[in-house]
Amino acid sequence: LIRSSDDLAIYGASPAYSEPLHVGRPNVGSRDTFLRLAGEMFDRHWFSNNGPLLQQFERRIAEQLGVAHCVAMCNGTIALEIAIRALGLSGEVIVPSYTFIATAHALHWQGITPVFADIDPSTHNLDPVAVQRMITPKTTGIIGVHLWGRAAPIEALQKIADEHGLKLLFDAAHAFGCDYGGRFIGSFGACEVLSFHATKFFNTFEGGAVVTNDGDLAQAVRLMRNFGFAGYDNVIHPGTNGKMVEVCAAMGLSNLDYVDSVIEVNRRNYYAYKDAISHLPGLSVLDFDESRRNNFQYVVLEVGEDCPCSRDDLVDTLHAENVLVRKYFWPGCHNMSPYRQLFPHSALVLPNTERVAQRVIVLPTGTAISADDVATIVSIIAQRIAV
Ligand code: T4K
Repeated sequence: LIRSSDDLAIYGASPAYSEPLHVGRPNVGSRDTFLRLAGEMFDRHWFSNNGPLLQQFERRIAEQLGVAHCVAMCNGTIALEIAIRALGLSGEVIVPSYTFIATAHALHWQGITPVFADIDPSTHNLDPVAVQRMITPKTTGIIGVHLWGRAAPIEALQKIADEHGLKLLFDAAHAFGCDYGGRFIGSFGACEVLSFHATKFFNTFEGGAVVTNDGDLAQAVRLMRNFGFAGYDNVIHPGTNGKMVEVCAAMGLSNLDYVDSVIEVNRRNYYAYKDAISHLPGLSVLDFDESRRNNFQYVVLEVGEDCPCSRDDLVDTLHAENVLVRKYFWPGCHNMSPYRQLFPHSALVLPNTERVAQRVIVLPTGTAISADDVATIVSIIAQRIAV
């Protein structure tokens, strides 16, 4: 534990950790299962293109989420692009700016303008009133993001979409294993998009999926994932290459049995952080609703105006100790250069996004982080704000 400010690396002491502690260190389920499945894959000489491990993986995900179709992909970004394309979106699509840049990029890469709407500062999710304000005759859809795994305002967004004839899909990259109203996230809107990137609490190295109850949409997505091939020499759709390879499906299958135990570790870390930080002035940890299933993948610390130390000073202090906390999703997509050019600043005011993006620090969690690590990290924060 760091017991005095003299022990802080920013004042010349040696760092608390000699090796970096990361946000998003991958969780690994059963190495033995993975190696067995990978061995069988080598024996079969079938590495990609709708192989048996992929098919098994898709069935398990669909079953687990209670959704009719899962189409697994090489990553969440391509899954988003294919979903956007398959839904026939064009013109303008409304998205939050307070999200990972991939949500906006997926639209941009499909020649669609992402129109950024502000968030509700208490949930960090899209504010339906702000969404309504951004609708124009060019709007064709809305992408809600279940940020930090907490459900976007699903009903309110669906109502707006229905009233204006818009397509609604969800970027559920953070929300695998989370639920809303007793239903797993995965079957809301026209479709939902998952990410299984290494940094997600459940990973397939890289990976993603489109999940939906709409059979026609699933079929279109499946075709687009594999160049539009409906059989040998028969292309019936324009498509791309979004396929998940067998070795990634093997990783997914070997991690699936460990989802609950990883969530348990995340929950333990989350409450340890939350309890300890609740005693510190000007700091709070974003709540999860215990009546819902959460994956506790992101521990989101908010640095209030009454905190004795700024967010950036805290980040610098932790980085000096080799605790590589992140400022997700600062400065907001609308402030990243590709989108700043699209929307000159005067044309787009997102006060809640800007305020939240300046307050947040995401702390390390997952199976690589022990209760002792949590105590050490909190002691660093406590000593820094005591200075
Ligand atoms: N929509 C949303 C809302 C998303 O958050 C994301 C991805 C997507 C869509 C797109 O899904 P994918 O196409 O990625 O499937 C990371 C992840 O790369 C990204 O998947 C994730 N969101 C985002 C929130 O975080 P970066 O740019 O922060 O990655 P990077 O390289 O800085 O790594 C993050 C941390 O993880 C570092 O501290 C290092 C550590 N790490 C990383 C890897 C890959 C490890 O310890 N081991 C590893 O193998 O985006």
